Amino acid sequence: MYDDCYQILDPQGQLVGEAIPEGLTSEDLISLYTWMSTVRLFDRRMVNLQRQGRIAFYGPIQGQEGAVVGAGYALGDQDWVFPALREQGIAFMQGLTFFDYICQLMGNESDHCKGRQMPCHPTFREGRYVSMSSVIATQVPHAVGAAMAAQYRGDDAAVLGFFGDGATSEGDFHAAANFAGVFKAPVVLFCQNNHWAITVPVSKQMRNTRIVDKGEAYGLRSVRIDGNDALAVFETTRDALGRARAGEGPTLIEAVTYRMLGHTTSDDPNSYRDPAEVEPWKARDPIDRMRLYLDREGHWGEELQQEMETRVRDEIDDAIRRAEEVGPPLPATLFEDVFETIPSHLIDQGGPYV
Ligand SMILES: Cc1ncc(C[n+]2csc(CCOP(=O)(O)OP(=O)(O)O)c2C)c(N)n1
Ligand SMILES: [Mg+2]
Repeated sequence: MYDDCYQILDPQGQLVGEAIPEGLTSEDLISLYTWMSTVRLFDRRMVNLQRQGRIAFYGPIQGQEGAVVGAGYALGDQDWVFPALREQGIAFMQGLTFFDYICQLMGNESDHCKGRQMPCHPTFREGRYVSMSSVIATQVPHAVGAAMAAQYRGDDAAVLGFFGDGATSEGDFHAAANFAGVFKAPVVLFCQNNHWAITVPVSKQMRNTRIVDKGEAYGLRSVRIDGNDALAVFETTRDALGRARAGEGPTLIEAVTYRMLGHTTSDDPNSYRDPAEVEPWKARDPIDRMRLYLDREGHWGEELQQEMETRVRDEIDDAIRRAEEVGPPLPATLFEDVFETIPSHLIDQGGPYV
């Protein structure tokens, strides 16, 4: 499975070939592990919340924490993120609070998006984390365009644009990859190849299942990596963002990973996917392999694990409790940010917003 993928830490938590990425301390390794664990604990809790009817909808990322956290850890202070469907963990890493995101999931009065965006679509301006779009692949040209703007303005910024395997079948991906190459945009096009696009496996979606080749076709530096190895993801993304900022052009990264659960809480993967296919991926888990490595090196242990889990669970519980106390957006806010002055035909209707 990983024969042609760059890897630093194998599924048994053993270093293969290369050493730990240069500059990473044991604190960084613990931080990567803690972020991945945090994202998973949050994810599990949100799925439960949806099953309890306390939020309407959620798109889980379980199994993909290595790709998300590894890439997020590589961001520079000025870099921008254009997410696809499963990168919300990066918004947390950039400073979005659990409370803010849960308010977005509830569409309540404290939601940054004022209840107007689909649930599970956070946005975080302060963290340069652009709102996700559910319209597949539209964010890829946006990412390239923002990178071209940064290049034009002379900003010391690169753009990290995410998309899924399915998105590479969309015209927007191809237009964006072409522009990135032609204009040498300071962008990293990051594909989370999780093997599924809702009910369609990669094998039915494309004849050549090596997404990395699609980057080559557009003249982009293109690399295929083990997306469940946070260290390989971090090192590759840091290198690619650095090259982008240095004017050395774009990179396409294909991070090979797996979607362990359904597409969202609205589908049952067992109705279209053989559960046997999931089994081997359990042994390739991104969090387990980092834990094995940290334990072996004496950086982690059961006591620290319990402390961390309790702290994160308490923070999530506290955020849920506070978010559930917030009411719905006031009707009077309906046209905020929409019109500079309310048009006469709306005023004539009366109602709470005039
Ligand atoms: C333009 C467009 N076509 C179809 C859909 C329906 N749709 C939502 S998610 C999805 C699959 C996306 O798969 P992938 O890009 O692999 O991302 P993943 O869900 O695996 O993270 C599709 C087809 C959509 N939202 N937008
Ligand atoms: Mg996919």
